[in-house]
Amino acid sequence: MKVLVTGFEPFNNESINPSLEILNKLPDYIGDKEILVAKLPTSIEGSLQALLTIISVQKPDVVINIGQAMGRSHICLERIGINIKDFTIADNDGNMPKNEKILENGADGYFTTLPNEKIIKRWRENKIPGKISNTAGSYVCNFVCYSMCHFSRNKFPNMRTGFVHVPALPQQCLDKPGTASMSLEIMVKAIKILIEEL
Ligand code: PCA
Repeated sequence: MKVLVTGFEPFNNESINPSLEILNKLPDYIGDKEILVAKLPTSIEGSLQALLTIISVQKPDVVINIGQAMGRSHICLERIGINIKDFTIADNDGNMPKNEKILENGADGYFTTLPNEKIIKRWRENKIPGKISNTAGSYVCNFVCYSMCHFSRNKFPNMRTGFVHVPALPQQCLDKPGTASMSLEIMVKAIKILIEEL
C-alpha cells in the first residue's frame, strides 16, 4: 500500500507549520506501507495543482493531508469537507474568496474515508488526545479536504482520503498565553499510528 502524506507551508505570519515538521520525521515505510511525503503551498491554486500532479504520477492508495489548526487542543480527524471557500485571511498567493463554492455544481459536502473510530481508539490507548472534528473550517485546509474527497469519488475511485488538523507546536505559542499546543513527538506518533491502522 502506498500512502501519500502532505503538510502545508507556514502561513499567516508564522515561520513554521507543524504539519511540515511532521513530514520530516516520518520513515519511508511503516510495515508494508510505503510512505511518500509532499509539501503543499498554502494556496488554493498551488495546493490542488501540486496534489493532482503527485497523485497522477504516484497513484497512492491513501492520501492523508495534514494542516495546522492554531488553538485546537486535540489532533482532529476531519469527518467532512464542505463546498465553500470563505476565507478570513488571504492565502499565500494573496487570494481571499468570500462565500464562494469550491465547485459550482459539486456536492454540498463529502465525508472523508479513513477508519476514524479505530484511529481514535488507538490514539486514546496511547494517551494521545485526539478526536473527530465536524468542521475543517472554510480556508485552504477545507478546500483540500473537500477537493480530495471529490477527486477520490470522481477521478481516482480506489483512493481513500483523510484530513488531520494538528494543534500548534509549543514554540509557536510563546507569546500566546492560553493557546493550546502539542509536542512534535506526540504528533508524529499519532500519524504513525494512523498509518498503521489504514
Ligand atoms: N492550516 C490552514 C491552511 C494551512 C494549514 O496548515 C487551515 O486550517 O485551513
